[in-house]
Amino acid sequence: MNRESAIAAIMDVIDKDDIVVATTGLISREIFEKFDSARNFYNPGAMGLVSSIGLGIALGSDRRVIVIDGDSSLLMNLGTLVTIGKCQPRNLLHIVIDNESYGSCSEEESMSGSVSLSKLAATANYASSLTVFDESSLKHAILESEGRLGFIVTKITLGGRRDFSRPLDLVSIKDRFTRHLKGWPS
Ligand SMILES: Cc1ncc(C[n+]2csc(CCOP(=O)(O)OP(=O)(O)O)c2C)c(N)n1
Ligand SMILES: [Mg+2]
Repeated sequence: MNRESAIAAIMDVIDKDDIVVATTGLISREIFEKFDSARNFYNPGAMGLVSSIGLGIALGSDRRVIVIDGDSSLLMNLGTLVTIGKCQPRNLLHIVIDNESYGSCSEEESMSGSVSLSKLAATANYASSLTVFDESSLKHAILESEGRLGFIVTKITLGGRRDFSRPLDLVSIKDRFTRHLKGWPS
């Protein structure tokens, strides 16, 4: 599995009413270029905070919130697991696209290979937590975790396309997202 096929699998299996909150770097940029939608919120600058943002959205909404995180980003804000586990939002799914690297930079090695992120999430009281290595297991895990706080580590190979456009008009994107979430006309 690579970043492209993992993101495609996620976007294929989630419900059209789900909210997508995507982490800093190439993950957001790939989703922006291929799957841009009013239901998406991108977090291009504040590395590590996507799950905290997703938690706030999940607590204020009945919609299912799909957080798409990176391994290095999660490791930068590891306390988020404890906060999310304590709040226990049943409508939050936290997916980590794990290439064991700062892939959006110069592919420096991260430390996710030396720890089980899914065990950390289970210890922090996520209701379901597992690691997947292929697209069909990823899709199955997304469907299986519906209705409870879920965590899926998605192991991918390093590399892939880098020449994506960037979400630059962030105020408009935020306004579009807010209107969508509130059910207001766009
Ligand atoms: C606070 C902060 N530090 C550093 C950066 C620069 N930066 C952007 S993406 C990235 C690496 C993210 O790695 P990971 O979360 O593993 O995702 P990947 O790029 O591997 O998909 C870094 C260091 C940033 N945007 N914000
Ligand atoms: Mg990474």
